[in-house]
Amino acid sequence: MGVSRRTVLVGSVSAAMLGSGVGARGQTAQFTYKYANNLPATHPMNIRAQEAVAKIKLESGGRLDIQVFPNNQLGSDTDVLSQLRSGGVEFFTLSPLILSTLVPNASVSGIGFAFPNYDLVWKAIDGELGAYVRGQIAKANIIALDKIWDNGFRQITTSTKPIQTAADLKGLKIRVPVSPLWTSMFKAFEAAPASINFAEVYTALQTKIVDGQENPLAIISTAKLFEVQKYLSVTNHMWDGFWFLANRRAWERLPDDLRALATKHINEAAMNERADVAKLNASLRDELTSKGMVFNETKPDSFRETLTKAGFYDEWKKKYGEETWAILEKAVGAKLG
Ligand code: X2X
Repeated sequence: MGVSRRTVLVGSVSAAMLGSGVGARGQTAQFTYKYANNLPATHPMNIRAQEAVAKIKLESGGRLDIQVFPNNQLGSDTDVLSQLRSGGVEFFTLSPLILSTLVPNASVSGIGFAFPNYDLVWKAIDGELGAYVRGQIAKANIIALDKIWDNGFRQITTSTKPIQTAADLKGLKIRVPVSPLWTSMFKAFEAAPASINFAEVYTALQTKIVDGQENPLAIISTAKLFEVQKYLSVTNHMWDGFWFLANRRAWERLPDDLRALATKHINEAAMNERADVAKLNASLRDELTSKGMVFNETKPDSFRETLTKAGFYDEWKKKYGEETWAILEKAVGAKLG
């Protein structure tokens, strides 16, 4: 009885102290770090990140306190990438394609129509391809944790018309994230891509600066893009994720035990988030339809052929180099282009 009573007391005392920002032994956190991201607080990425930081705080006795700033609260992706580099924020999750503005070959996982399914994605990105990209990221003095978080397979939405084949993309004013690979791909479709950070996407669609955008269903739902978009064309045109990035100096400043604790819980949260997103992306069709969106299926062939004819695959093979391209082709088990 003595033991369980003591456990209960210790548990409640530390919980109260943690709530006030005071550690279990009465000291304030030794490390108060910021984690910034671009997604709504309701997206699984933020829900799982909140769980992870709570566990890290508790199990470190309050020594490591990571505060989550969702929804571009600390700035757009472009701004926050600069803050990550300078150490103004310590952690950031970012698409490999946007990261390519700093680490050019990081975008290789986002080549159009490369991955046919999640099985191959996880094998590649948890395997040789991911290890290669993390090595490239490390050269830019940024740490990428082992497990990438899922964004999902991306789908095209518009306010004007369904996209049935590649020809329907001609002239479409479509928002793309800030990344050369995205712009190049939609130029190859002869669309009119506009680079816009996610922070501005809802407004850009609402005010008709652009007529379309592309994102996985979990984002279309949690960011309420269904309010400003009508058609959802299931193109699965690329898989996208979020590397969990750390400023190198901030990461190395942590004592080994805290670094191990953060690594464990952040990677675990990534795995849980992947399962959440897979479930959502499979189940949201009904919900989005009930909110007024009109879905249509597409076949990848016309899209892939258009990209091949436009020289998209040749161009990117040249940009990345033979070695990187070979890692991608090996991962997807096919020649691309
Ligand atoms: O900007 C986007 O569209 C988003 C949220 O999917 C990314 O972070 C790439």
